[in-house]
Amino acid sequence: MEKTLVLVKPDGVNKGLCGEIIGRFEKRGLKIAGLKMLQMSRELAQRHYGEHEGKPFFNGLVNFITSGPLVAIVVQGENAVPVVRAMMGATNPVDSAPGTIRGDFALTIDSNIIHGSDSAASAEREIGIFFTAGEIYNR
Ligand code: IDP
Repeated sequence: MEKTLVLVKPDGVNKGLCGEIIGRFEKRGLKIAGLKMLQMSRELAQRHYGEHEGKPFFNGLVNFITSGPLVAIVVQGENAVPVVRAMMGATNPVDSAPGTIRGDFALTIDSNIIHGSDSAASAEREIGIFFTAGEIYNR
């Protein structure tokens, strides 16, 4: 079964949306295979968002993602990567359809509530940043 990494970003945690987001995945039939709360260090954030290094929003993104605790979740299920991406909605909440997580709970691109891996290869890399093999429970 495919796995993907979800982060409820610090703004999502502050807004009290962890339960709502986890509930949506569970009701869809996806399984929680790993779960933890942590505050990312700048070094971890720079590794996680390495593909965006050098872009004008990179420093703001690192400041935001390290600003408070986040919840990291390994979500498992058939086609977990594209299903989670579809449930998240477009990166820019202006374009996120109502009914998606960003379409229901976010307004701006620099504060868009949730991260989900964009491919199976990204998922494997990103899960390895946040979880050891012993912290993942195949469901
Ligand atoms: P994704 O989160 O939908 O996968 P990415 O393109 O990987 O989108 O961007 C990662 C994160 O970087 C976004 O979720 C958003 O928080 C932030 N971001 C992306 N593009 C911009 C931008 O143009 N301005 C500000 N923040 C951005």
